[in-house]
Amino acid sequence: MATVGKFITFEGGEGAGKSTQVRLLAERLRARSLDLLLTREPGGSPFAETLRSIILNPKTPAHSALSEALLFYAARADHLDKTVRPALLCGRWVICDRFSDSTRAYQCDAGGLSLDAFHALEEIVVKPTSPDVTVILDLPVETGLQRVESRRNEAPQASATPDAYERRGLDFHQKLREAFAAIAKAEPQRCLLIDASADEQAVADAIWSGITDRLLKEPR
Ligand code: T5A
Repeated sequence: MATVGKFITFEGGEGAGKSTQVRLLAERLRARSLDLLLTREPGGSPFAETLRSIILNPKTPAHSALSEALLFYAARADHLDKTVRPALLCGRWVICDRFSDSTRAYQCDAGGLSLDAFHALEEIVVKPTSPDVTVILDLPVETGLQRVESRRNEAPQASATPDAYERRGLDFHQKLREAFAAIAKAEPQRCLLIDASADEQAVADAIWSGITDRLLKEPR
């Protein structure tokens, strides 16, 4: 599929600041009069949002990494068809809070799903809609989990209980951090690895510098 718009994804561990930075990047891109669509995974279409509520519900019965991955890709297939691809084809820029690298990190590297299964699902569901740029936010896992806890205490009604992933142990979250760093190292042409431990504006500036370099500079 020849895409006209640009596809930017945000990745990282729990509490890395993805939603915050999606919003700040969107403000700067809108100031350049770009037509944007902000979306998220799991979710981003009515069917995918229904699956999201099952996937993240801590009461959903235990299931294998493969079953979990199939749910994410069922949601992703619908999200791509109904939301992402139509927007890109209209020339809109799409910014997505989490995408396939989350499956690679959470279900494969930290969750035990085989890479063969991951690549097969990518081939069937995602190709050729790969992100133009993926921003990977990196910070110590303890800092991220503390941020999630503080957010919960500030707005208890929004997310009163930790979701299925926030509940997992520090080892799991450390594996995630290493997995995202490895993805960034393996694909430097697509990924921007950003130190997310600085304050919000400093992180936003670093992201903006990377995005302007890669997507907004006039060709020489
Ligand atoms: N998942 C998802 C998989 O396992 N496989 C997959 O394929 C996919 C797509 C989704 C879950 O699904 C899993 C991963 C996830 O566990 P979710 O509810 O959508 O869960 O939430 P997450 O994506 O995990 O997002 P987080 O809740 O971790 O938060 P964010 O978006 O990273 O962080 P944000 O911006 O909300 O910030 C957190 C708090 O920190 C503050 C913010 O104000 C907020 O209070 N903050 C900062 N504080 C200090 N300094 C900064 N620089 C800060 N930036 C933000």
